[in-house]
Amino acid sequence: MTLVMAQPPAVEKGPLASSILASSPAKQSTRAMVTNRTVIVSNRVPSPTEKAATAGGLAVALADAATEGSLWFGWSGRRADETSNEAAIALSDEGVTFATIDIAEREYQKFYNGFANGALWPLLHYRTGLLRFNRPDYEAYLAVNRSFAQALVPLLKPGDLIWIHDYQLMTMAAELRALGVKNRIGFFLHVPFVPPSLLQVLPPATQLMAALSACDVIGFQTAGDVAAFLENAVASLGVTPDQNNCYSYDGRQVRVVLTPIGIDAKKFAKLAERAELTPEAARLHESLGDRALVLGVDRLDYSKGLPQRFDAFGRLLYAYPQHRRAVNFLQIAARSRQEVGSYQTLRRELDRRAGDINGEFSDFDWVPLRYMTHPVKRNAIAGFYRRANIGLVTPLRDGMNLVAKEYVAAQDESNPGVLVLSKFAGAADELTEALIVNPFDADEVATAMHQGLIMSLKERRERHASLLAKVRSTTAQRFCEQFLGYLRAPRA
Ligand code: ADQ
Repeated sequence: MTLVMAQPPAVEKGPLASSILASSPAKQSTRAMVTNRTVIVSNRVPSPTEKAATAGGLAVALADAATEGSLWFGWSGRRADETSNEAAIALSDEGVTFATIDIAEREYQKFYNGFANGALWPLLHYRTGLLRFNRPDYEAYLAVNRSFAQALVPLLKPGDLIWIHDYQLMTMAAELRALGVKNRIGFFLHVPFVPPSLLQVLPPATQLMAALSACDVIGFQTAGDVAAFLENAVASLGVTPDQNNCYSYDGRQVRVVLTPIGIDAKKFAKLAERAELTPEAARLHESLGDRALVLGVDRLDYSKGLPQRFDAFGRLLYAYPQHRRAVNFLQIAARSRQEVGSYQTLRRELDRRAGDINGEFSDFDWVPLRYMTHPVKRNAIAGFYRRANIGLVTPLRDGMNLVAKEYVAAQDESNPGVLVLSKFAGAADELTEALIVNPFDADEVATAMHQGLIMSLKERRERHASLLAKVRSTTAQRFCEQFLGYLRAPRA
């Protein structure tokens, strides 16, 4: 890795087009192949040296996509007394330039813990009861988005395709336009979108819709999210979308697209196979003996439905006593956003419920529920998925949920486990051969776990083969190709 100053980015001397560009299905002119560089913008930019250890769906998916020639721009993870907004430091690694800025301490709390994770995140996960809104937080959110735009502008070149990610940066495209940026700009939302009756709970809902409409392309994980966004565009901006989900706003054509995210399934399958040889996998195997494993892997977040999941496991042991002593539930829940009050409450709640279940069902030589909150290495997790008889993925709401796809990819095809999947995960739209459950119904989830634990090898193989075909065809690379294909398409 080399340290370079980000002005101008060094990547221009590299190959003419990244593999993202080269593999795009969209018709490209030779000129476009030569001049279009992909500029990924996300709140957090993973450190190139720590890519493998990153927990979080966005970073994982885009790490597969940030190939040679692209620029990845975002927050350094550092809080500064002041931000300069002028020159970001860039680290160049394998042809990708990582350029970052610091966020001013006085803005960070309000932007990140305040508006982004205290208002937008709960609202977009249908949890209006957890929404905390105040004007200073929103002002800080706007200010940080403005800082990002100001710092990015000097790094841009004509023809760059700017691809902004996720709910922390919803107003950045409008700030770039205000600074005179004419490049094509796309925005992809990794989390769900909500219908107008919910979005309007947020006081600046209409301003956010207008700011997003500064983009040329806006992408979502599911058809339901696309429909919800268009409903909002009609209701709050008064636009009329055509049959291609395009609408005109402020002299611009905006296209709303469905581009579900995926994983590199083949690479993940290899990782899982190799992971069987890791010391972590050996320790897990030894500790389980012949017992079946039910596995949950999530960030510790209230959208993931963890208290309900613990209850469902308790119901399994209560209603199907044949599984007592024969099964273990391992929940890996990496701590996240610990400065936000609702996350601290969740952690205490899980501690209590885990204690209740273990107190009720443990024996002197068997503890049914194992629950850990420190992060686990990605390759170890891959091995755990492969050993698990049940992959328990039961969010109350989720944009996609990549854990569901990773679980499917990691299985031994000759003896696969069973995926139990919430109907409210975006992944449920695609992975219909999973056992689909309502995560609010503990008895239904318990019954699905039971069904999975006793399922015949033939049925497990059939379900898994269908799921694997889907996971292999909707990869992270395809997601990038699809989205960038739309972004590169000529203006209507
Ligand atoms: P997340 O909410 O972070 O992502 P998810 O899609 O499940 O959720 O991705 C999590 C990723 O982090 C997976 O690759 C997983 O292996 C890893 N991970 C999770 N828990 C971990 C742990 N305890 N230790 C180590 N690694 C862990 C957001 C949206 C999702 C959307 C993604 C991608 O909330 O809905 O699918 O972005 O768009």
